[in-house]
Amino acid sequence: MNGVEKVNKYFDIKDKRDFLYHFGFGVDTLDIKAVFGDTKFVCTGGSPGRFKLYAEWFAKETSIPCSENLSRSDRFVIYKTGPVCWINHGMGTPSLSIMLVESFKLMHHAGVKNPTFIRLGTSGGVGVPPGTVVVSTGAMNAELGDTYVQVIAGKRIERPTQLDATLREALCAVGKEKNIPVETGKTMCADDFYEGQMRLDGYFCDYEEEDKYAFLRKLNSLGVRNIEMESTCFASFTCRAGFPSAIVCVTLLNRMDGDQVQIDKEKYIEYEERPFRLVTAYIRQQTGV
Ligand code: R2B
Ligand code: URA
Repeated sequence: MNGVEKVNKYFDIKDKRDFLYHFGFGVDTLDIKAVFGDTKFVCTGGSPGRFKLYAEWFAKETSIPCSENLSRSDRFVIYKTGPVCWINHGMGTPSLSIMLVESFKLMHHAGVKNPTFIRLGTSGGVGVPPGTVVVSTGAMNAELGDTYVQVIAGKRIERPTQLDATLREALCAVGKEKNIPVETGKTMCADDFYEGQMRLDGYFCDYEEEDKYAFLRKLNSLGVRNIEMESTCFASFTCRAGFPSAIVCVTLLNRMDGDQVQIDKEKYIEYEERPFRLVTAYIRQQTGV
């Protein structure tokens, strides 16, 4: 993969006792290698409750025991089922970036060489029916560029948002096999849920309804099939680390038809199960668990 960066030279000094602040443990307080050393996949997504549920579903399906919540902070939850870690990342790129950096350090301390990172999320569809699982071909920022923008030392830095094509194709093939409605397309990463996604149901709105539809049509014509809030950072960080990664998000609504996410509980569970079923089938195929 292009642009793989070495681990930070300041961090990789053996006598430093690294503490993963938002996970609430460090090399001095946990035998990280013993607990995480056999990890092959890190599955992540926004909600702590959903990730607990995914870990429990995976454990039930594979008859592998599910760990307790291994996080010692209330920022993120971490569950482990054999070769798979389930860690939530909260909402938006700032929260995700913290979780990813600490997960990469976690994998480093555990001696895991090439973990695969998969984001299983929710999103708003752009011209696709609700319940569609979009496997992202790339991530687009809020200014419609294919980069993740970071501001470091007062300077704007743009980084590529490349995802692994082989992994994407394998996931799509599993989706087809399992009869899960899968589409590929670009994912737009917005910086907020309301105005940044051109919703008409926020508290503020200084644009018109026709502006919203013109924007969504423009996104669709650029190949965007869904909108969420983490894809650029996720793609960029995993790419820099050289870890294969994929983004698999179910659409909760078609934004061409509305803005409110108002689906009954049963439908919601059915939709949130789809990325899980797809990714689990792929992981089982790869690991034989
Ligand atoms: C999808 O859903 C969340 C907002 O409701 C956000 O984390 C995202 O990317
Ligand atoms: N998550 C988003 O960011 N947008 C939506 O429309 C639905 C879920």
